Amino acid sequence: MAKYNVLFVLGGPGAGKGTQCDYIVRDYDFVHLSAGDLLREERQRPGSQYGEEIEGHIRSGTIVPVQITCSLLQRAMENSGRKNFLIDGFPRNKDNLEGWNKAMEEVADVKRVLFFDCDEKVCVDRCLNRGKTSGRSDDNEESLKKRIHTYNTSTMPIIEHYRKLNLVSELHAEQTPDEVFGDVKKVLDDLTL
Ligand code: UP5
Ligand code: MG
Repeated sequence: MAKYNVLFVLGGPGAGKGTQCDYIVRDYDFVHLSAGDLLREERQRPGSQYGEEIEGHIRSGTIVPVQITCSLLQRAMENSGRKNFLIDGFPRNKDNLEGWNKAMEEVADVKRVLFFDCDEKVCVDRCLNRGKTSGRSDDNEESLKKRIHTYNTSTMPIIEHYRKLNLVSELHAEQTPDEVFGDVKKVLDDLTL
């Protein structure tokens, strides 16, 4: 069977990963899988043995063990019956990267990493603004400090890892959503899958 094509979508909290993935699936043949959304769904699933553990990590901006996240991603990929995936918000640390490589290296090719680079303060303001209506338990000042810290200390090294492999496309995420998407399109139009 042909391997899955994967684009990892990374960037700080509120950088616009989900927003840009929505734009991409409208115009391109990709399935959008947000690791955060899959974890939030699993947290709500009646009978889930991971609900409390996931909520603890989300609220404190720390990272859920890769076995949980990677199996949710893997199941969603298999169930979709599709081939091209945007994996949004993963891998976030070394444990995630190693777990992904172990489980998925044989079945998926990481074709590119879309890195949405956004000023920290802009990120925080966007999340606080969204927090007025999102109901997300981590869109508050206290959680955001921790999310930003985790991003800087754990996720940036993963972006650097992929940069060394020449797989990173850096996007200026402080522009308007349409402007950012204009830049995203240039990257996707150059991609051969
Ligand atoms: N907005 C978007 N783009 C804009 C633009 N260009 N100009 C102005 N406004 C813009 O956007 C955020 C807000 O900004 C929205 O209101 C939007 O309208 C506006 P969004 O597209 O939602 O940004 P996104 O980058 O997706 O932000 P999100 O908050 O989802 O990012 P996080 O990475 O923090 O959240 P995620 O859901 O990925 O993870 C949450 C938690 O889950 C993590 O902290 C962690 O605890 C856990 N997690 C894991 O443990 N493992 C994983 O693999 C994934 C998550
Ligand atoms: Mg998101």
